[in-house]
Amino acid sequence: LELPIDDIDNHLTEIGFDTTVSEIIAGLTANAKYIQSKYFYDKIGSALFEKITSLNEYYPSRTEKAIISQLPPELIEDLVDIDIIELGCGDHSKISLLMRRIPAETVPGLRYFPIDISRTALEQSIEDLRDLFPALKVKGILADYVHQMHLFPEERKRLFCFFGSTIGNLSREETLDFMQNMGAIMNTGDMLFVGMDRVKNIALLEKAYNDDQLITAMFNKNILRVINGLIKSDFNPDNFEHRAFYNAAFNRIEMHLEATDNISVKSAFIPELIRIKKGETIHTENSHKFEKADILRMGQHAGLAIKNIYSDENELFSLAHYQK
Ligand code: AVI
Repeated sequence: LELPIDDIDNHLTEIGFDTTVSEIIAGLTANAKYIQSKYFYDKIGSALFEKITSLNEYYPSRTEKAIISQLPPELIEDLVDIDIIELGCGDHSKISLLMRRIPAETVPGLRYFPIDISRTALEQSIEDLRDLFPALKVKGILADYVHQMHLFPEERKRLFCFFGSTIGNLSREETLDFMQNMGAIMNTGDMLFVGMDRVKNIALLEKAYNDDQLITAMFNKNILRVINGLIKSDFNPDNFEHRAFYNAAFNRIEMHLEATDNISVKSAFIPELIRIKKGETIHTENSHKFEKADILRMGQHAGLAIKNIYSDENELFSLAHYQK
């Protein structure tokens, strides 16, 4: 079996700049304005998100990490001669926790493929993992894992890891499509871990998105800076306030940016001004929370068996273990 060398394969060139610009402008000129949450993650946005993950109020990251550190030894022992494919590697802290539990003699037989749309995140992950686990074979794939599943390597048995409750940022429809597509591309024996934030006490949920240090507010407003760069616009983030609240009808936290004044914004790509009224909001993120029934239903929808649901004792967060 040919093993890849440590580097990055770039597949992002397949997604054009024109699509990005028209997608953003469509959102900003819609009746209910929105910006897709994937635009949060430029260099500054990714750094702010990393800060969020260590906030006291933001329980999901540390809870998921604790769950990974306590996965049953029998499960870890089974991870031999496989490819581990991580969808969205972020700061690689979760995969490192998993790797740390794998016996040193097993590591050379593994291959790790982080997939991310951020080159900096990939480069950082690869560099750090190389330092931490020199015997591990790593190859980054610069791609959109939701739409470019054909890029997943498929010579060996695979463990797909989708940590961080990132799945919660997809719409319900996208989630079902994602699960169905995963179920279709997985081979018998392949495994899928999905980290999912659970439905819980509303005050606790809302606090996680309204931290005292206002880091989440900065993260939310930073998206306007990112957009300014992409559509050459002149949004002033100071003209907006951070709003994050639980929408119980959809089991999700919604983040919005609320205009504090009547605002008009120029973009080099359209002749007319983008007008936003005082009090009007731009919807920037949905973060869905899951019931146990959702976790089961998603497996059924994908045609996958549910091997286990690992949770902390308060069921704040779960790691679902599916298998084909
Ligand atoms: C990346 N994602 C799972 C985070 C979430 O909780 O939905 C993003 C985030 N937004 C605000 N805080 C964190």
